[in-house]
Amino acid sequence: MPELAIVLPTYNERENIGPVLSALQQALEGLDYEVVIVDDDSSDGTAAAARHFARHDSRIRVIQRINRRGLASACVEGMMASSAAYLAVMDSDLQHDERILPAMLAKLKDEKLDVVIGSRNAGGGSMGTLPGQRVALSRFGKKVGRLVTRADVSDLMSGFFVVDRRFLEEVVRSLSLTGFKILLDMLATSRRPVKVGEVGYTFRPRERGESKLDFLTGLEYLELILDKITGNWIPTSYLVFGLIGAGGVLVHLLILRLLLVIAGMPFLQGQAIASVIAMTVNFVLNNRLTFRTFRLRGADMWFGLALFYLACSIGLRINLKTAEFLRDQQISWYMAGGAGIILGSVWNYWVSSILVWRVTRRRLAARGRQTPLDVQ
Ligand SMILES: Nc1nc2c(ncn2[C@@H]2O[C@H](COP(=O)(O)OP(=O)(O)OP(=O)(O)O)[C@@H](O)[C@H]2O)c(=O)[nH]1
Ligand SMILES: [Mg+2]
Repeated sequence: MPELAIVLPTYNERENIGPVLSALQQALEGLDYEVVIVDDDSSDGTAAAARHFARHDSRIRVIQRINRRGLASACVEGMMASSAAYLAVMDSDLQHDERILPAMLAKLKDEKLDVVIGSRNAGGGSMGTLPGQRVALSRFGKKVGRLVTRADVSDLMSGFFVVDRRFLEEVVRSLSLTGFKILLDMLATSRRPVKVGEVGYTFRPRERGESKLDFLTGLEYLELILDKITGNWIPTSYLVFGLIGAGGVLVHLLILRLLLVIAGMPFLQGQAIASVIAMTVNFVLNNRLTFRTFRLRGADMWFGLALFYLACSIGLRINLKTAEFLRDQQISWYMAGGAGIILGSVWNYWVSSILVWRVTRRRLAARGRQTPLDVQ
């Protein structure tokens, strides 16, 4: 059995797969290793290209996940698919310097560590030619990441590391698996201080293929942090839903003011129009963000929107009735008002996640169309 497994997550990296495999072969000369490529059914044929190499080299294996997306879950499934004692995760776009892998492995074994991180900020390491904004973003992410882990690490945002399988098994069941930051997820999940080492390297520019970093990656990062802070107790999608709802209240008030003051509309009419606009904005944002894995399109979107209006109207009644009842019990106005909002929003979230986005998904599936599945 190989001592080390290198997990390479891929999504549309066809042009990189050959170069990264030969770079690994060179760097790992003399080591007993295997490579597990985890591809999320890339449209550019990455998995087929990877299998081409696997046919000629029994140390290479390919896992092709269908209807799945997500870097963190891909990495974990790749690691769990191997029996090696030490597991490395490395990007497949050649930005991570594979030549430091032997030093990372040696350090992990010699110093009996849990994790060794390939670090852009430790001795000899650098961000390379990464643009200024990306460096700033990485620093900001690190500050936020500090909220959830005390591990003394210079490159918390790194996606390049070697881990002892025993440590992985300790934390694997409690991982959030949201987004890109599997290392941070592992460090923040551990209940004991993690023994961490670092080896410096220079981050290379991406030469082929496209970056998958986008606005959603940032949102997923915040979801990961929220999930760790709340200890998995409150669903993060509820928190995102709540934030969007709070934004909806602002939109509502703004439009109401415009309609009343500028257009001189009667109050009830203005209130009704502002409510419909705010609900629609909420629906669109929830469709794109909170429930993005179940995103509705075309006719299903209109059907979902109608259901959403209905759910929110009932949610509003629940909110008002609760607040009125508590107020009658002589409970202070802010407790009564707050409880009304919480109950109303829990209702809205519950109906939205079960009926508006999921049932419609089942209807789609029944029609045999391809639908995205949740990553976890
Ligand atoms: N299996 C799988 N791999 C992914 C997914 N998203 C990204 N990857 C892979 O994860 C690695 C990191 O993604 P990148 O887009 O390079 O992210 P990055 O290195 O932080 O950003 P750049 O500096 O812009 O390249 C690459 O090897 C991607 O192919 C995914 O959803 N599933
Ligand atoms: Mg990259």
